[in-house]
Amino acid sequence: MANAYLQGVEISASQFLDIFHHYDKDGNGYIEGKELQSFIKELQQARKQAGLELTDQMKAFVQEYEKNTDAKIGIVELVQILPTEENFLLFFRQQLKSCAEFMQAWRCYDADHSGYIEADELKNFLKDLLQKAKKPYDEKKLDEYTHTTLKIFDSNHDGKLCLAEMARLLPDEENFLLKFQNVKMVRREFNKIFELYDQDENGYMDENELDALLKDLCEKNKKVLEVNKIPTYKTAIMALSDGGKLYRTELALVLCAEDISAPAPL
Ligand SMILES: [Ca+2]
Ligand SMILES: [Ca+2]
Ligand SMILES: [Ca+2]
Ligand SMILES: [Ca+2]
Repeated sequence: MANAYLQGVEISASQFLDIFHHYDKDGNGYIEGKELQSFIKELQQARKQAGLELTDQMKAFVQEYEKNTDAKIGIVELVQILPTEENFLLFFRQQLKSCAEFMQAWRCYDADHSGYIEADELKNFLKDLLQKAKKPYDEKKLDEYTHTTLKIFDSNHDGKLCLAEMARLLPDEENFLLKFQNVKMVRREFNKIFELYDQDENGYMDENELDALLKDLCEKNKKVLEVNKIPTYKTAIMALSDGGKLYRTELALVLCAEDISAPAPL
């Protein structure tokens, strides 16, 4: 069914999602390797059957990836080539160009500071994006977009988005959060680190304290993190802070592998 949608002149948001899931067979959030090759083949077939030429974006895409077996493409890349009825996912990309902008938006839309974007918060986010892009919408469309966006990014199916899930919106080169996924620590270790680097013990990190922590982290994880990116990491992480005060729960979004708002195990 999903491959039949490829014949469409315009694809709706939920059809788009079906297509993505259909080709992302292993469900890792990317279409890569064999998945990508079968997508390309079926896209060409579908357009032919429908008597449609490949669009310029599709042609460029096919050319770039046809022989590229290492490539992996994410949702946002796919949105850019398929004629999606309303390219609502692109609004994210237009508004959130850097990791720092992304973190600022996160801070703003996680209104209850739960550390997650829940459905109602996501809806507000989308509403603002549509308004900024001057796109007409109604309540029904807004619900469809919210539902679809949630389904796309909620990898662990808990009905809400955590920072790492939502970070898939960012272009890979901007997305240092993916790298920090590899250095996340358990809660006990995270708490120790926080106390160690909060040198004046005032309960939050300032920029200098964070800087010292990042330097040591980069030193310890040279294979994953880049020392010369420390200023970028710092700006983006400080965008989560409350006017320069980075509290434990905010830093935990980036560095702690456990949910620190949940009650501690006995
Ligand atoms: Ca995949
Ligand atoms: Ca929230
Ligand atoms: Ca989730
Ligand atoms: Ca401090």
